[in-house]
Amino acid sequence: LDKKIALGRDQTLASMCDERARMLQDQFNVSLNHVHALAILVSTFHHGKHPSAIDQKTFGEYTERTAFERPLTSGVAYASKVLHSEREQFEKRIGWTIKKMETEDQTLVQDCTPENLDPAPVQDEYAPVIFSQETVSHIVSIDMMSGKEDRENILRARASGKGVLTSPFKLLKSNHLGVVLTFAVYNTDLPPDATPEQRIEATAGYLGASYDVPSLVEKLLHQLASKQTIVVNVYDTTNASAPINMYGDEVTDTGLLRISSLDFGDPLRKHEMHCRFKQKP
Ligand code: WA2
Repeated sequence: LDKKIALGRDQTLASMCDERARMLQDQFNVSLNHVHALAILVSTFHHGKHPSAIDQKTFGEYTERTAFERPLTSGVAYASKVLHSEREQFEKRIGWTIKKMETEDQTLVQDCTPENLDPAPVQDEYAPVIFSQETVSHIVSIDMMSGKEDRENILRARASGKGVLTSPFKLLKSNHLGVVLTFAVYNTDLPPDATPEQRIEATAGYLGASYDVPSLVEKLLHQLASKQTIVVNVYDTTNASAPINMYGDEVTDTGLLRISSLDFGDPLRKHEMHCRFKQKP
């Protein structure tokens, strides 16, 4: 009988964990598809029309009204590809200077509103945010290539044509670890077999979504009302020997553990959900 009960416990944990992992993965995939569609919207109505049919007001309203389509995201924004040779003309036309992203220690001495930020130092190219959802308006005018994680994402997104994810890092104006999803926006209709060089050449900008993982996973699990029963952790296990805890308290418990796989659609990143019972049998 004890064996039967133990087996039942095992299966209960496994199915609860798998269900939660599947829900998180599905909701992530739903928002990934909508972020992809937003990239096509910008390509069609901003780069494909002269004059452009999108400005900050249009983008802000449209992304706010369609926020329900992107569960788990805290905001979306569009950054334009600007070469150094185009910088002066770009800044004159838009009426502000391209800003450098603050590093952690700088944010302690000054409030990181765009007005307080330093101009971006000279680079070959920049990726200033020109449109944003209201929820991430603090990143407007910031050069996303001046942040390590954002820069890596931009380079990988435009060379691949796929949606790409950063490692977990502390997002601006957030106290939690988050991730950014990026799609490149191209100014020509590229064939599916376009080379990375052709893709980089045709790049017009970058559509990105930020995910504040702890608060969003919390919201998702809350809907399932299972918090009395199991403890959940989400890890980035890209580097198998140094997993990064993205959600949940650090665990020391060595009791029954279920690991459910998570696929967020970027083959370069690996994620897992770990579940444990709260109460010992
Ligand atoms: N969005 C929101 N908060 C952030 C952030 C970000 N990146 N980076 C650091 N904190 C416009 O990939 C292009 C969004 C970057 C897109």
